[in-house]
Amino acid sequence: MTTFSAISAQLEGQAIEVPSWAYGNSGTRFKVFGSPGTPRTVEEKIADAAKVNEFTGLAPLVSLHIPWDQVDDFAALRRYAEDHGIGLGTINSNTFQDDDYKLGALTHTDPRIRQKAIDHHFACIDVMDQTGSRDLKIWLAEGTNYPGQGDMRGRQDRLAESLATIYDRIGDDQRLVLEYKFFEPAFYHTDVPDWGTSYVQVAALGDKAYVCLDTGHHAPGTNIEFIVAQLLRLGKLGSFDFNSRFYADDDLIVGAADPYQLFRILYEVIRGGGYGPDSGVAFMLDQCHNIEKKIPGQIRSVLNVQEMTARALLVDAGALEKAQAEGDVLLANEIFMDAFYTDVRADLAAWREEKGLPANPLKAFLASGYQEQIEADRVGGTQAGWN
Ligand code: PSV
Ligand code: MN
Repeated sequence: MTTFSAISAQLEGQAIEVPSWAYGNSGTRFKVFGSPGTPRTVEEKIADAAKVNEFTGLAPLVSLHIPWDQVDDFAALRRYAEDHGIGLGTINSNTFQDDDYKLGALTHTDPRIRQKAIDHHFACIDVMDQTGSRDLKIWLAEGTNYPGQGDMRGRQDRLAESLATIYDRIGDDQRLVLEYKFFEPAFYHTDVPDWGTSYVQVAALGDKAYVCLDTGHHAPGTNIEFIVAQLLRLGKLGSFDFNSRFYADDDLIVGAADPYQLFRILYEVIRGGGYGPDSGVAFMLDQCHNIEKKIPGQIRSVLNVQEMTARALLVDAGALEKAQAEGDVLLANEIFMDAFYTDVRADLAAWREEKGLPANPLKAFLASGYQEQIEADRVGGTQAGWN
């Protein structure tokens, strides 16, 4: 099997983008819990995100959500982030919290509402121009609840037209990524339910449009790594929203529910050229920390991605290819599993220390006093949440 020292150089520069909303309050449709120290401002979210990068060296960008992270001066916000050692990443649009969008936004039958949703995306692109963000990420809460409620085909046509109008505004160094989700909030049909629909829509737009794969947005049992392989073949995998799930879109800590699935996904990412500085595939988290502390939850998450990346890099590709070619089913599976079962935690700890990072970032964060400090300082004001 490949050794850790043979692959450690490839861990250099791994970047996992963290979502601003992970630092705010979140919950289920039953209850959103507040917690001491939760940010009241966008700046406080950024300061917390910067801690994840400081202790892990893995999270140089924070992704923003408009309008949750709306500020008057995005250029100043960018400077604030840079002063904290990080940058501003993907801009997420939001067409799911306005009464006008009850029956659709980019797919709506009313041209006034479609234009309102398009204008929101134009505003997001204006933000990107100031923040230096590369990606505009679009997730749509659009669909119908009852058969006959909408014209599914007409909605696809309107979606294509709306996306093309938005795409026309995307700058030369920018990209549009379209996220899919198999159901929810609509229950009968969803306008962008799967990778195929997202692919069809972005392929029609052009070279600066890609698919975003949120790992929580698939039916149970879906072979997500196959989708990864296919999108990389097609050159259309733009980004990941990592999280994990037991039932539906649980948004739990990536690698917590099924580490083996994360390993299999990362193996295909590496296999297909989706890993590394030149790949163009953005690794993002899309998570919520409803009951656990948020900064430690984010630290655990980026470390889980790093750990499974290291294990996936350990797969002996040459030996695997040979076993596959020879039809040696059991040997091929054994080579794959050997890498998955390799405990890389001690090697990673030593590697971090070489880089001047704490061997155990979570422990170091907990000992730093930052959590106690924000809990004492952040009194009054309104804690950030999904609004
Ligand atoms: C809703 O499902 C969602 O979690 C999508 O995955 C988006 O990426 C995210 O919200 C932010 O809008
Ligand atoms: Mn997502």
